[in-house]
Amino acid sequence: MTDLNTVPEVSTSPTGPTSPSVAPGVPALDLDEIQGDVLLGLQKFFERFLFFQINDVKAFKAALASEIAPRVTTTTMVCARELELQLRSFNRHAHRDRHDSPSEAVLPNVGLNVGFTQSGIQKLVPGANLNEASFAAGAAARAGALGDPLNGHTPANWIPAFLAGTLDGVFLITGGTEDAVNGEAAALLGILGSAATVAYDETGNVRPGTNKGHEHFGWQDGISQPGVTGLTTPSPGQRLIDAGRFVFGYPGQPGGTASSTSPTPALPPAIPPALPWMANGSFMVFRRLQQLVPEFNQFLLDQAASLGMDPVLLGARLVGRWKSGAPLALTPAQDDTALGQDSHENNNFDFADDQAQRRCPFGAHIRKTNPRQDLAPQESRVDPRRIIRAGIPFGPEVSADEQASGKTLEQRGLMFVCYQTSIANQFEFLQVSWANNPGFVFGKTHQDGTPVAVGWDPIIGQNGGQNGTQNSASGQNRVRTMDEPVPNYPAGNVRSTLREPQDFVVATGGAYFFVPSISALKNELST
Ligand code: N7H
Repeated sequence: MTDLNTVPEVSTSPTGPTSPSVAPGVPALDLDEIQGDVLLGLQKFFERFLFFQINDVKAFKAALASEIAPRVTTTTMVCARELELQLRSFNRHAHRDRHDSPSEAVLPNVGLNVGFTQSGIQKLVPGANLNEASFAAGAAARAGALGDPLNGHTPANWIPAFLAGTLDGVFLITGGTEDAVNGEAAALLGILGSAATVAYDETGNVRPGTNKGHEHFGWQDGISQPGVTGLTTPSPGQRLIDAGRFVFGYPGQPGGTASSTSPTPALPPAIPPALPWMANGSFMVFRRLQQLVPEFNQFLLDQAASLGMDPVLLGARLVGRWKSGAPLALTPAQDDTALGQDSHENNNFDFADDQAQRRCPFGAHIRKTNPRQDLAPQESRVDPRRIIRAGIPFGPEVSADEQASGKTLEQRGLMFVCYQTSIANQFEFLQVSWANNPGFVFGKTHQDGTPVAVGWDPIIGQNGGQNGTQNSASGQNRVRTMDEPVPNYPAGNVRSTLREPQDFVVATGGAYFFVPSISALKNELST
């Protein structure tokens, strides 16, 4: 992410910071209208997710139009803050006067965005049809299709608030300190009074110290994001995706056609806004993903021992990157921390030269969720599936007790957030048809011509409980496999299979939102 998980780490080029440029012939994005988290990510060390229920529609609308919409952080404001951060960093470096305390780096700015679920939209605009079946059904109804363990028809591990049907919307409140975030939350709740009540409330935080920017398993996050046409000056290897795949009202990448060698369905063109006021809005997926960190670490040790390999290399093979962020595609045998931090090089690969998975397994998390040239033509078969990720970790660091016992005692994980114009064709497709699909990446063969059984995405893939013995809390079997955890270097004749006995990422809640434009907040949603 421009470090969407953290404050953007700013490059200090000799020419100083640059602002987004708009290519000729591309419709200019209305950055004053698009909420700030969607394309660039609100700057954040803390992010409070304040889920609310609307009790008094009239009073809520009045507050939304007059006091809340004007507080919402726009993309223009995010750009300005980013530029300010860059200037400060540039000056700091120029003056050799470094102050790296988080609050100073992130500035006292607070960010605010707001989104509404299907029930919230129905309260504000009765009968509105946003033409997105997954959004209309809601995340709880879609959990089974995503592979979450179920009790009957209900997601088994979800926090009750996400199942109660009371979530009408969410405020995303971000900032450099928890106090700043809580101050904004208190102000908002004061403005709303009895018009809304809090249905669920949790704060995510960037991990402390040297773990800043790393998710709880320990990997640097926020490295690969799609560039947005008209906004991003792409780094090498960063694809430019048309804005219409993330924000309504703009052109989108052309759809592709199904090919005879691949069951990938033909992609629809970018979806136009079903209602005029959807322009400059986006769909946001929220998933509260618990991570079982001590258990995952123990699993890496055990599996590495039984496969006869280094556990650090095994972890890297599961993700497709070393913990530093360095991609296996560029450095398959050892970590390279300088490469991991180099935003001009750490996405400069496309898997085209790695068709025997010597560098990176086909099943690795970043290859499953963005197969790049594995699925040519990338423009029509991969680009339209891209999402913009904007999550943040939650929960405390692993304690000494947890480390010693190898058991999770306190919840931690990722508040996963992503933006797109089609939940079904983008987030859900990535999760279901790629991560959860053991046949994907399709059509790969071993040197002897036999097909590769790629297996599940070992980080987020879910097997839907179909696989044999009982392993999860719900009694479902969650065993997953992945081909070639052991590198088949250099001869290409090593065969190995990873066996994961359980899920180490467990969905504990979720919700689908529409994140409207500023004018829609001020007009159609509040009149
Ligand atoms: Fe993933 N992880 O720590 O292993 N992810 N992810 N993710 N993810 C990425 O490139 C992780 C999740 C994507 O373009 C990195 O920014 C964890 C979901 C996509 O090369 C790491 C969780 C979905 C990419 C992780 C989690 C995705 C990506 C590399 C859950 C969508 C970009 C850092 C707890 C369904 C791929 C980076 C590309 C990257 C991890 C969830 C998708 C380290 C722990 C639910 C598209």
